[in-house]
Formats: sequence, structure tokens, C-alpha cells
Amino acid sequence: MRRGVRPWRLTVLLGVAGFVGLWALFGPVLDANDAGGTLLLRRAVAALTLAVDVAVGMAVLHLVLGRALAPAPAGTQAPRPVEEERRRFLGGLLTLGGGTLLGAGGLAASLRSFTGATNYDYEGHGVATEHLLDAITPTGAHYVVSKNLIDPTVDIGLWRLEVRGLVERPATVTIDDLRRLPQQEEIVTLECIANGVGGSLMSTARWRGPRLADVVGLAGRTDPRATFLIVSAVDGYYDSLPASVVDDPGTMVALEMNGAPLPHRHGHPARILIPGRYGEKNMKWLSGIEVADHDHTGFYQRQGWSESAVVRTFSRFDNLEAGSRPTAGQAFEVRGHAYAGTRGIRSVQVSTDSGATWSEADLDAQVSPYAWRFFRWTWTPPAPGRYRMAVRAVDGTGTVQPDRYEDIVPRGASGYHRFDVDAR
Ligand SMILES: Nc1nc2c(c(=O)[nH]1)N[C@H]1C(S)=C(S)[C@@H](COP(=O)(O)O)O[C@H]1N2
Ligand SMILES: [Mo]
Repeated sequence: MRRGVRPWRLTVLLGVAGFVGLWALFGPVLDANDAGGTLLLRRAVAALTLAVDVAVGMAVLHLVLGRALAPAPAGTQAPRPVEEERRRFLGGLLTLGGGTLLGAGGLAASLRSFTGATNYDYEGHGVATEHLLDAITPTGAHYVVSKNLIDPTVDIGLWRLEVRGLVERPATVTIDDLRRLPQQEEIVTLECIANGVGGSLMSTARWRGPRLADVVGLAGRTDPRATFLIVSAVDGYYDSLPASVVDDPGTMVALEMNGAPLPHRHGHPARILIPGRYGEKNMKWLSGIEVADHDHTGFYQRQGWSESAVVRTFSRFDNLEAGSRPTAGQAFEVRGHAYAGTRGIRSVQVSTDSGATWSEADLDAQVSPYAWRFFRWTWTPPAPGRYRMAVRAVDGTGTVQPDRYEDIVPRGASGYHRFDVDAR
């Protein structure tokens, strides 16, 4: 019996084209669905997942189309026996059923990889170079990180914040309830735990809203057994905070950013701000606060990131990045910023020989105990040539930023920002 010509070449071609197209469209967000590996590993896993999805899809298409397009076997003009008709029918049914199952599985797998995805597109979402030296980042230039492919849009009239758990009387809080509480304003720096050495996933804004303590207080007294706050958001994001942060004066529920209602992508209508903790603890699109006597592993912690998320000491050059070039024998002002969360910055030191010798930089005025600190250092290169610049900060406890390089996973990056500069 002659078999129909199977269009396998076409299937393979279509599959490759499909993979390339999908990767071009979604690659930047797919690579972020990480389980705590390196960026390269995440990209490889994402590519492999996509390849398997496409292969399954194409196999299904091939089977279904192959059957539909196969010409009737030659020499079977005479009516076939009922037995064979039935076999063919059952075979077709099986192929269709199996194909549907496989297809649905592939679709579910890709949906899962989307909903778990994180917009870790470092290059695309950091602060633009021209705003690196702004003490307060313009709202439109503030870095953005979100796990969502599409962020939630909240109808403020329908939105409620639930405060429940180990409280006197669970409360359903409206935006007006939050606005009626005493408002405080703080300048706070946010930094993503995925901010690499010398990275720009870090910005500073003027935030305004009630203290977290007052918001939790809307549900009456909290049980002394409380050890954690389990916070959740409209987009299904969740994390836990030690209950003790409620008493930190800087911890708040921000309703405004730089004098305007919280923008959509920064968590409208309400977000948590915890100075000194990496961005992941700063819940956007807040929807629930549960006072609990147990921990609840957060969205990112489940993927292998550290639990406490206390920021590590960070320092970087800013104006060298923008391409400024010093000239031998002429004074040149090196500028940059440092951040160590609530520990504060005591001093910043700059090196032109990769860290063999250090000079003290001048610090700009401190704008807030919760914000980064800018520095400047006047340098006169003795001769033309290449200099390996390095910068390090000393935090408010007197601890010198360590030189040992660590990648962002799992506790956030560590190490000195080094930069080659060619003096004319
Ligand atoms: N609901 C919700 N909150 C979230 C996130 C999220 O995906 N969903 N991402 C977190 C992460 S990882 C960071 S770094 C900060 C980023 O805040 P920004 O986009 O306002 O700069 O938001 C945090 N809060
Ligand atoms: Mo983050």
C-alpha cells in the first residue's frame, strides 16, 4: 500500500520560523522566568522550553494535516471492508484526541511560563543614562520591574485593601480610608535585587501616604503572637515582611509618587515601601495584608532569591558611563552614587589603579535617611593613558563594601564597579 507524501519538510521549516518569530517577540521576557540560575542558564532554559512547545505544536499539526492531506491509497476503488473503515476511524479519533491533549499541554506550559515571567530586562528598564545623576529620578525615568507581561489596571472605585489575620477586627479599607489617615512624605530609593554591579535598576522618588502601622491599625490591635505580615497584590504577587517592620518609621503605604497619584506601572492605587529592602518587598497594586504567626515564602523567594532582602552596599560611577573623557593635567570631576539602605553612607572612595590605592571623595548633602548618596571627586590624570577606575563605599556602620564579586542570585550583587577610562 502506497503511503501519502508527508509534508515533513514544510513542518520543520514552519517550526523553525515559528520558534524564531516567538523568540524575537517574547525572548526578552521569557528568559526571566528564573529558578535562581545565571542569566545564561535562564535564557537556555527558556529557549529549550519554547523549542519543545513549538516542536509539540508542529508535531500535532503534522499528524492532523498529514492524515487529512494523505491521498486515498491507490487501488481501493472497491468499497473497503467495514472492518478497515472502523480501524481508520478509530485511528483518526486517537490521533485527534492525542493531538488535542498534547496541544493543550503545550499551551498550558507556555501560559505558565508567561504568568511566572518577570520583566528582568535589565537594559530596557533601568534609569536612562541622562538621569543617573538626578537626586530624585523623574517619574517617567524611574526603573520598572514587574513579574507581569501585562500589569493589572485597578478600578479605584472597586478596589479594597483587606487587613485580616491576627487582628482585633478584620477591616476592608477603601482608598478614602487610606487618604483620611495622617500622610507622611519620604524620599526613598528603590533597588531591584537583580541590580548588577554598576547597574541602573535603582531610582529615587518622593513618596507620600499613610504609615503602614496606621493602616494595620485600622483593624484594631494586633495579636502579640504576630511574627509576619503576608502581603498580597492584585496581580497575584505575594511576599512576607517581618512584623517588626511595621514599627519602622519609614515603612508606609504609598499613594503618591513625586506629587502625583501612583502611576499605573508603579502600583496604582497603593504600594508598600520598606526602606532598605530590595524592591521585591515593595509590593505594588497592594490588595491584602494578613497579620500572621508564621512565614509565607514569597514569589521570588520560591524562585531561589534570599528571604530578608536587606540591600547590600552599592556604589557606582555615573558620569564616566555617559562617555566623559578626562584630559591629562586637567582637573576632571568624577561623579557617582552609593547606597546602603537604612545603614546610610559614611564615605566613598575612588581608585584610579583598580583598587591598589584609594582617595576620599566628597559627599553631596544627604537628601533623606532612606535615599542614595551622590559623590564627586576631582581628579587630574598625571599622563595620557588608560586608567582602571574603581569605587567603594563605607556604610553607616563603618563596614567597607567588600571587593569579592557576587552575582545577583541569591542575595543581590556585590563587588566594585570598575571602569576603564582613557585620558587624552
Ligand atoms: N504586585 C507586585 N509588586 C511588585 C512586583 C510585582 O511583580 N508585582 N515586583 C517587585 C520588584 S521585583 C521590584 S524591583 C519593584 C519595582 O518597583 P518599581 O517598578 O516601582 O520600580 O516592585 C516590586 N513589587
Ligand atoms: Mo526586583
